[in-house]
Amino acid sequence: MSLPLLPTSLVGSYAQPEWLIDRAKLAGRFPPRVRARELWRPAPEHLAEAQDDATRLAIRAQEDAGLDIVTDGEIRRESYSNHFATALDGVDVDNPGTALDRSGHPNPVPRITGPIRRPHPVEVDDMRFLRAHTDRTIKMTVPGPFTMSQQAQNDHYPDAEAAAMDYAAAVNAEIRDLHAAGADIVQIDEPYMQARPDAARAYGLAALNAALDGVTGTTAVHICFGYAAIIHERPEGYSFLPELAGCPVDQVSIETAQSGLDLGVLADLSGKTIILGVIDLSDPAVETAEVVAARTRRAFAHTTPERVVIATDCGMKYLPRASAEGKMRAMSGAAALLRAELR
Ligand code: MET
Repeated sequence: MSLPLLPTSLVGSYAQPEWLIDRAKLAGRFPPRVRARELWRPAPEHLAEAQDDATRLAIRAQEDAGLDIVTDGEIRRESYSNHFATALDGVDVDNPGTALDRSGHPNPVPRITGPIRRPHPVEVDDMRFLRAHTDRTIKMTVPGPFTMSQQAQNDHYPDAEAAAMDYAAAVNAEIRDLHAAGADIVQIDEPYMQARPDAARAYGLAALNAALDGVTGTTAVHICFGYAAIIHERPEGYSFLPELAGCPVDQVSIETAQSGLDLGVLADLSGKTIILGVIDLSDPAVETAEVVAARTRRAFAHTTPERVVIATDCGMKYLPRASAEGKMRAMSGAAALLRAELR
């Protein structure tokens, strides 16, 4: 990976086109944990082709905006987690269970009826498609074992911890396969560690460590307060974060823009590269490069610029496309300003 100072990156998802997915339907509900085929506009026989085409556009939009690290925009996914979670063995998604979402809302979820196993690689083809369509550094995202264990109904294991450990084995195999097939960075999305900090401390961290076990490629973990379009409130700070200092992950992705987070927390993560969320996704208005640069500069009191990636607070999935495009350009603009300043 040869990256400039202050590389720019999405947290993963990019705005899906209206012709691909019914965006009003998507935004009007909680992220699906089981399947939500009714969200897709193309007929089933055209869907894969349309998803590929939309992925090409998402890659190109990131390149055009000047992002240094490119994702597939998670364009083929109904939600960040259900694409992987519903591909596993041991879960019944046709006769779902129920679990509370982070807001306390009951949601249909995979019902665990047997041992969780990964029958085959889930995202490797998506990664190969991404690799074939950009020369830039690429990042793939996978849902974390703890988060998946919270988005399931356990009718099989003695406790949620046992389920989380088998989810971890599935994620570990997927990460190894993604790196082996050419992914530069693999990011584990663990938003529920923030939502359920006590359980995260009790067994979530052990599951995350197991998912990272023996992995030699670059890894990241993303922790947030939830998509701004769905979860509107932002607490004062993270309830779970310093715990990641001892975890063998290279990069930690946090949101700081919408929350105005006190960046003193970065002192606890001094060994990590910080994927610094400096794009507010609650407001479709596009920030200026100066505003994004100022938000980024706040981090330099607590870590060095060499350890910062300029990023969005969370995924851009729910943003209007034009707004997403503008915000990416603001990120590149901020990077250019800061690189000139730090030279
Ligand atoms: N990678 C995911 C995204 O970018 C992270 C979601 S966390 C709620 O949308």
